Amino acid sequence: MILLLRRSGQAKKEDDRVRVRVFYHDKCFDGASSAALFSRFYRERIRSDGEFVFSGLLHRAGALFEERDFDGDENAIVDFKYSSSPKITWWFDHHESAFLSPADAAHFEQEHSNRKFYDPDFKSCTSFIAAIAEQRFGFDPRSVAELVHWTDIVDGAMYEDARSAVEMKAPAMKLTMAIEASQDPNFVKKLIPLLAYEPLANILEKPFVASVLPPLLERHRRSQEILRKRTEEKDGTIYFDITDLDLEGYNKFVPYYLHPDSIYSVGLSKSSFRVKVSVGSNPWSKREPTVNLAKVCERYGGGGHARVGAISFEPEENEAAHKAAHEIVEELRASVRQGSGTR
Ligand SMILES: [Mn+2]
Repeated sequence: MILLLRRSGQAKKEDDRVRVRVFYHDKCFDGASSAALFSRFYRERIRSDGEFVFSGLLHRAGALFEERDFDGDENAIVDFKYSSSPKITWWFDHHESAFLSPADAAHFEQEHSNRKFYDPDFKSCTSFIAAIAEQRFGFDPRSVAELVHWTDIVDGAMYEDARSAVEMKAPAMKLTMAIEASQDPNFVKKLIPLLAYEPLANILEKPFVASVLPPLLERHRRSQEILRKRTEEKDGTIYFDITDLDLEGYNKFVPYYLHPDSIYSVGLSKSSFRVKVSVGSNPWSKREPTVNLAKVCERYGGGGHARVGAISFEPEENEAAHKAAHEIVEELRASVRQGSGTR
């Protein structure tokens, strides 16, 4: 009865479009691209009348989701952790640390909606969405081939060498820099509707993008000078602390560019809502990293991929963040000293 009343009530509305709220990993090229590709796929293969609202999610200490934010007719999460909320109707992720708890993992195991997908073997969540959309929903991915190609390169750190990762010549890399470093909360939301529809080089020429690039490139240049002074490598492991500077969103390959013989890096940075411990491995290292960094970060409440992870602390937990960073540096240095044997 209630259902019937609701239905007739809705029928009176002039705008009967379905409202799709898309939650995506914010300040991340793959996150923004995943939101873009998901919405194009949805429009072309699920419902053509979708009205999309985009909401960025960031890793932080404490609760990641607010149940009351799941207010769309459909609520999708892409490139971010699983939520067992019944309001979430779509989910795509490729992070090794995708579940906040064993209960969430078990909940996903019981999931048979054909709307929630997980595969940590994909380099990017965007290429994962493209594959699922094609295989299961008949989506034609040719029009988004450039985006899929570049999200795999950027999220999978598949640059030829550290120099090309730091030089940022390709349009996708300039967009990555803008997405990671922009302080404007609406910048990524303006970008998403373009990402799955226009060539990346065209997007760079849009005034709202073109205008932010020069100052961000200058900031990138300055960050390299700072990191040159602040990074210290010992036993194949780089450590740096830039929590006294406003540098979150720095290019994470700079430390490897400056220390080509390194295997790991552990960095501390700070923004208004978190102190972040970034733990990564050098994609161009001649010595194979043997420690699973997702597992290391999970021990401290963080997560990520085997080769790169992070932990977020509350802004006032500076001391705990430093302690964690120091412990991880010691652990990684010890593993390198023990010889890059198998593990
Ligand atoms: Mn991703």
